[in-house]
Amino acid sequence: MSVYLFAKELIRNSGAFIRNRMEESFQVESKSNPNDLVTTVDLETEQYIRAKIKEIYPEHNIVGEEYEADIVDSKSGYLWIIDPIDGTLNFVHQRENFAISIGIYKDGEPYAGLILDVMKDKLVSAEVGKGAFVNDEKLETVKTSHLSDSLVGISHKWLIREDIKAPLIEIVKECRSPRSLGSAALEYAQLIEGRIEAAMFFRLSPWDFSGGKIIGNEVGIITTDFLGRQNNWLEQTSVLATNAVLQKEITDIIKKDDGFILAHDTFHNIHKSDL
Ligand code: 2AM
Ligand code: CA
Ligand code: CA
Ligand code: CA
Repeated sequence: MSVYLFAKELIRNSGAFIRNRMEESFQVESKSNPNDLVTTVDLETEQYIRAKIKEIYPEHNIVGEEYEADIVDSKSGYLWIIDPIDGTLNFVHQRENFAISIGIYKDGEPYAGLILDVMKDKLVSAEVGKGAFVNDEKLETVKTSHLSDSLVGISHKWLIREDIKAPLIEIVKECRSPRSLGSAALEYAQLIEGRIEAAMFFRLSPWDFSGGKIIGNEVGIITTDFLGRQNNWLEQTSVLATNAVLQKEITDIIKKDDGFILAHDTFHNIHKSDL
């Protein structure tokens, strides 16, 4: 069995694990701030996924949100980047609209991505070079679009930050309508299926977007930071994911705002000499 087929089976089984586990009580705690929640189900699911991978592939490296990462030699062998529950706030409040997200790299190159909408048991996945699928149905390349006819995923929380809001408000004004799902991975899944045209996140961690980036690439979704630069895929970064035409329109709006660029690069600790 290929690593990709193993990953597809594993993510479906992990979804079933969460659906069963949710029927019993679980604890909710906060991490960095009162709105940054983690539950015992996040922790148990990541442990479940890690154990299943290590059982079959003890030499594979794993980076996940909730536990310390393996010491990663990102250039050789397999590297799994895992978010056991993406959209923990939705998991706690809504009991739906959350996902398991997995990105797999092989010898430093993208190999496969998988995003499971847990309550719908709906899987968006791709093995690099073989196209993207929703369950067993192959997806078409996404259409290009302009801002004026596009739905754009963007969180309200970033729109109220004084130092970065100006170009983001312009994008919200100019687009057909903004959307915010509360799960970066599910927003990627919608993008890949052609249900929204762009998704923007001022700060994501690798496990939030590595799966989506790999799958999106199969259908013409380009992932960069807000300024159109390549993301550092092992660190926190801003993420803009969209088609080629809309990417230029959005980055043109952002790049004309020097104040935004300064605030963005200071926040992400990017120096001109790093580029
Ligand atoms: P999570 O649910 O796995 O934490 C909307 O809240 C999206 O942003 C989700 O994908 C969520 O992932 C992610 N997110 C939440 N808090 C975050 C933080 N402090 N930094 C980066 N991403 C965060
Ligand atoms: Ca979290
Ligand atoms: Ca996440
Ligand atoms: Ca998470």
